[in-house]
Amino acid sequence: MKLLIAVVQDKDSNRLSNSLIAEGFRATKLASTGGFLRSGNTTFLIGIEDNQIQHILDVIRANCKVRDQLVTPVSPVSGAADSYIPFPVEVQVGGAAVFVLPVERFEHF
Ligand code: 2BA
Repeated sequence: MKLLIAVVQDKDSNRLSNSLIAEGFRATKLASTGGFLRSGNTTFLIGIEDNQIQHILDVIRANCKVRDQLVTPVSPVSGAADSYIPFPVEVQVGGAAVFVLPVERFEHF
């Protein structure tokens, strides 16, 4: 058995939830915050059998889009903040960041 941890954009999370249910997967959604953009995203915990990994990666890939997002870097903590001109930079966010972890034991009561 494996545990998938998938970080996806909020915009994709409902669609992904619906597809996971339709395909018979069980998942838990956690509200999370990206460490870099500091904006909301959604983390899915999904317990699956080893032979389902490719199937679920296909479902995630089909439902999660890559998007470009403009970010304005925060001003420097020290130094000449008055001469600091923040230029927005574009970063490419998601599809999804997926971690696949081995599960030693799973109990479900
Ligand atoms: P954030 O940390 O808010 O990152 C959003 C996007 O900003 C990233 O998209 C990436 O394109 C860019 N980015 C992140 N850190 C950067 C840095 N130090 N310098 C330049 N650009 C940077 P994704 O890579 O698609 O990540 C989307 C979200 O997935 C992340 O949100 C984070 O919540 C999660 N994530 C991605 N990689 C992770 C990892 N190795 N460990 C834990 N969470 C991760």
